[in-house]
Amino acid sequence: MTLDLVAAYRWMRLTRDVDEAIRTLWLTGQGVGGTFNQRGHEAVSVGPALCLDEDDVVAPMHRDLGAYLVRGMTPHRLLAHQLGRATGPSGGRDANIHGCGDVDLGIIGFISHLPQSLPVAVGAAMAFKLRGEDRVAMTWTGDGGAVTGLFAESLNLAALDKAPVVIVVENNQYAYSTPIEQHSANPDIAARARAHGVHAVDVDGNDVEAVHHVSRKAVNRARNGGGPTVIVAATMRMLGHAIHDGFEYVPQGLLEKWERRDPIDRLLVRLREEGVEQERIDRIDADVAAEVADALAFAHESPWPDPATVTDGVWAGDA
Ligand SMILES: Cc1ncc(C[n+]2csc(CCOP(=O)(O)OP(=O)(O)O)c2C)c(N)n1
Repeated sequence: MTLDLVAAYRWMRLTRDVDEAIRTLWLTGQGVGGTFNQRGHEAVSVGPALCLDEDDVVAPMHRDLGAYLVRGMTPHRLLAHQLGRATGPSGGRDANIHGCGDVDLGIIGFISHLPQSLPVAVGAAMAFKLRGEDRVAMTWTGDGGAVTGLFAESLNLAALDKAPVVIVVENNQYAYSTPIEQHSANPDIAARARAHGVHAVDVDGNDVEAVHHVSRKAVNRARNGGGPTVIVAATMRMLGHAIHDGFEYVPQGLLEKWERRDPIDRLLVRLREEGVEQERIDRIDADVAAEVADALAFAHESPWPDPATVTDGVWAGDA
């Protein structure tokens, strides 16, 4: 199935606008939690997530707001989360994308200490296979996460079990502030994945059509018993690791090069090639802006959590 380019544009625009709203909340002293900006990563979170069925699960990481939105986590809940309100997915117990999930939407909350979400996603995929369920798990990690022991162990187990899992590596070339050539003696992540017996492909992570295409193949492969795929998506994080990081360590020339490859601008070029009228794009932009404004108002008007409920949900099995 080919990608609906207009729908992909809407998701990517929504991702960027929600992301910007979260950044503005923090910069104006209103956001309660930290923020991990995803500018430049929109194609790599939206493209793969659009390949999944309702019963599949995702375990996104801190730069995958697009995957949360595609899976049905609304901007309203995400912004309420950022303001620490009771209407957010953690009921106000956490206030950033670290720790934000909703199992009812098939979103396994992000687990820090990267890439801890990876063995959890592999475990979910193994469970699907064991139970004979037609379901796929998808997860994301960074180039830094891909040099840890857990990455190797998760890939080994996934390959052995032919687990129906798709692992997207967002190779934004920096692990926080450490450039890939300083944290990896072999920066060819796909080759390292293949060494574990996992099918692996490289893709331009700023081209949503390309990312979607390889993801679709990987999801089909997983669903048909072909086992795991690692998708290594080359991209760039256009702002700091988190809001407090001025990212002075990234050469300006590198950022300028990637600015010219902005995933949303590139999709706009494709939309024009396909004859999509500017009026239609403007309408999407206006609808998304209105949705985010409405979500912001909802978040601000939402109640703070009731302190009496602080221990609710701490123990498994709690109502
Ligand atoms: C075990 C562990 N050590 C350190 C950290 C702090 N930390 C959070 S993100 C990150 C960098 C991860 O790099 P990468 O996987 O490339 O992701 P990105 O640079 O896109 O954030 C670090 C060191 C952590 N969360 N867990």
